[in-house]
Amino acid sequence: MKIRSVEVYIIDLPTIRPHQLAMHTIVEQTIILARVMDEEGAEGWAEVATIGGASYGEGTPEAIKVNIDTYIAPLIIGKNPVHYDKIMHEVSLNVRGNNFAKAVVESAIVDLVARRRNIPAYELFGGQIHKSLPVAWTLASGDTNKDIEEAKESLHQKRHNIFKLKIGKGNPYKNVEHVLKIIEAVGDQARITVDVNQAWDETTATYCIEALQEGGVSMVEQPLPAWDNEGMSRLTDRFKVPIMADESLNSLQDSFQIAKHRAGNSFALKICKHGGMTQTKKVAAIAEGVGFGLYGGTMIESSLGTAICAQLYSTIPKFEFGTELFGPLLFKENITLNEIKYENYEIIIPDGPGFGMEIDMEKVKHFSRGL
Ligand code: MUC
Ligand code: MG
Repeated sequence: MKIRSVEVYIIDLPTIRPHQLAMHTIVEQTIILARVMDEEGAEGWAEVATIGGASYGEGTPEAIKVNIDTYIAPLIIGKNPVHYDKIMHEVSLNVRGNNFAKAVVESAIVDLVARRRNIPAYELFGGQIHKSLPVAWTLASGDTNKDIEEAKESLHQKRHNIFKLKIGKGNPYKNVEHVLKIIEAVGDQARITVDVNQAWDETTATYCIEALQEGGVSMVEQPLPAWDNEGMSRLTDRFKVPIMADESLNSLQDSFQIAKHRAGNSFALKICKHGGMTQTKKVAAIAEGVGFGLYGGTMIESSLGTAICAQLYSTIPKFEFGTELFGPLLFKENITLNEIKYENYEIIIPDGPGFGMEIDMEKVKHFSRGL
């Protein structure tokens, strides 16, 4: 059994409403799909998502595709997919960075191997600890009243009782008021966290986190720019509310440095950021070793990417902050024939074979660029 081909598709999927972050408002989310085929014609599929072109991070969809086609595919064609750790180690020796590209390729190989064995992919990562995991929803409509309505409806449906508020865009002090209004409206029934997406400087963060902590916010994600680990350390020392590293935490080496300098005291895991499933388990191990809380993060993947994250997270013992695997609920349409299930405030971990999702080729063609 050898890998015969790797294909990459760039897809733009419309969202049910604008989703406002500090650097970009998503109305169409760009996802990257990879299909790996072996010589017998068996397939593995995987997905990563990107936010706002080059505005969120360095890994743009176009660069991911070109770098896989040009540099990664030639390194993996002809290799036995069963040895995916060895394959990815060789890739890492020849391709620097490019974590999103590495992640989507590794996951597609894992899907192929698991499908050929007719097992869920989580069995290749130590087996399942959780059958379901708590799932947060991000309130990011850009309007306080709409966010409150959305939160109330979500609680009514028993869909989510953890809400993350995106507060990096606009006036920080007004945004703190917005958070306090939401806590006043639903704070007795839900846990409220905030994500600043790097938008504050340390002075602003010190003032705002004081007020957010006082107001009952239960976690503050990436208040400072990704480069400012010293500032993150000072905030972590100063406040009781957990400070989470997201954009500052990419490689395994980042995770060690953040842990060592306490530049945050909790980690947002994302398979794409860390460069794959194997690397993500290593980052989780650093958190476990140092006693940091974990969050099962998302880049807002659709159903396939969400299944990949859900399956891997189901093999990790503890998520103090739950997960935010809500991606499929934000899209108008889907690229798989089956859907991710949500029940009683939790995401149900999909079973296999592979990641348990069946690609809808018609939808892939419909939403793909240039197909
Ligand atoms: C991020 O920064 O965490 C995750 C949820 C959401 O609404 O945005 C993403 C990215
Ligand atoms: Mg974040």
